[in-house]
Amino acid sequence: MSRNGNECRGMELEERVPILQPDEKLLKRLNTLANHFQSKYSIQPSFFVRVPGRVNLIGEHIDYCGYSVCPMAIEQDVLVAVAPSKGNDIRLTNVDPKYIDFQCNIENISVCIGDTNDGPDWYKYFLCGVKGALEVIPKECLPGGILAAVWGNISPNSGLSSSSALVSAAVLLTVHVSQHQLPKRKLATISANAERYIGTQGGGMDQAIAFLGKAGSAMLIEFNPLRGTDVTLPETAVFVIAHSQACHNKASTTDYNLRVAECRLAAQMIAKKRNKPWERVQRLIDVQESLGVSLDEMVSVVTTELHEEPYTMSEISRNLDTTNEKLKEISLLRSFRDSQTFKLKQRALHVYNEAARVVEFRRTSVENTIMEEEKVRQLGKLMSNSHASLYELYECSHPSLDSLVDKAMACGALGARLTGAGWGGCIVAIVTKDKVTEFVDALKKEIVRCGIKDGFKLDDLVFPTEPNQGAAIYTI
Ligand code: ADP
Ligand code: NG1
Ligand code: MG
Repeated sequence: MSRNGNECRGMELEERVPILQPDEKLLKRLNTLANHFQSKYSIQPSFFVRVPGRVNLIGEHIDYCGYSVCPMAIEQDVLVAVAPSKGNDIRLTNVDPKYIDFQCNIENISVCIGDTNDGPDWYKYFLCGVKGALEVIPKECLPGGILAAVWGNISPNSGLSSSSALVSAAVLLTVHVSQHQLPKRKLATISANAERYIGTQGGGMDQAIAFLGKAGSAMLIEFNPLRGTDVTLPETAVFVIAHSQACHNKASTTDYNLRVAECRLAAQMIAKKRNKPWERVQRLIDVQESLGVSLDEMVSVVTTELHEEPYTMSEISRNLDTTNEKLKEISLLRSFRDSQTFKLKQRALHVYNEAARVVEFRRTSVENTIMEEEKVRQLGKLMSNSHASLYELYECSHPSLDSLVDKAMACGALGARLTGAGWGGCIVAIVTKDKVTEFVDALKKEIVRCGIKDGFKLDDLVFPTEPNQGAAIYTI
């Protein structure tokens, strides 16, 4: 209920998040969650939200450069049971006891970061979402207190976007509890901005697919303006996710933001060298657009204009005719020390080639002159090339990911790559439908042979996946 008890509706006529009745399988999980909610708050939840994780099929580390990506929503999700409450408190509990209960005043949300080496406390992701939503909900609709119980089954810190499912769920439930309505694309944008409060300068892919995801097709996500177009995958292709048993919390290191900064600096250096106003350039797509050339031509531009050796901040400032201080301001480098070095050529080469692979992946998927089997082989090749580039040029892989990619190929995959930000987490492999069972069994055998770490279960380490539906609201 809103503070003044009114119903508040947005004006947009765009597609909204559906309000659905759960199927039998989901109902069982919602009942378990409702029981947990009831045991903590002594009332029944008023509604539930479900937000899925995602697997990115191709287009890694290019969303924040402005380029399109091709993810699909997965079956695994974050569920939240919600009820409005009197007073001004947000109360949070989690079915998984490793995530401790939390409570704070809704008017005094603090998401200060830098908690531990393992990353921010779990509830901060939730608070980011609430904070982001409160910024856009009209004053007269603002909620009082919120009671929430969370239950997720997306393997965390693994590149399947558990963080964005949690942030996006918090945005959605805050908007819904306020009886406000917003279209999916607006919710995705609010969630992408909200998650940046956690400290990572993400590009918006995860929150976009969390809301726009559709059962049955992957999606080409384009940015500025945000747009989702269905990508029908070949009938005979199946995507299998496998976990490397190495986890990495993105907000626990500066790795991710350093890559974002390197791409920005590469774009600015190229702009300057080609006599374009570099201060106005933020993303690699901006410089491509200002030069008016193709992705292939950008690869040549990078090869000519940037050198292999890492750049120092002073070298970049000198080239841009500015000072380190001004550069830090314009290029958002305040979190880096003056001694930080930046690999510009390698990162830009990855981005332009990966953007071209996304175009090719989509073209191949929808092409009907290519035989099905050949299609899957071509998609696999693009995925394997993507992994090689992430390993070599982007340096965001992990020995466990590389070895899992090798295992997947040896077990019969037609292509495999890390998915998500990397530095640990999952791979996605493409196999033909008739070989899935054989492939999953063989890969599981290999994993068992090499050893399963504490805390992992074999069945959660390898599983086929298919495109799932995006966020929804449920009542029971
Ligand atoms: P991912 O690749 O899964 O998005 P991130 O490093 O971005 O990984 O963030 C994952 C973080 O999200 C976890 O460390 C945890 O704080 C939070 N999180 C994920 N799933 C849950 C959950 N089910 N319950 C509570 N917090 C969760
Ligand atoms: P993960 O860490 O896998 O959720 C991150 C970013 C994406 C994108 C990928 C790399 C966030 C929330 N997500 O995904 O925007 O840049 O890395 O392609 O920052
Ligand atoms: Mg994440």
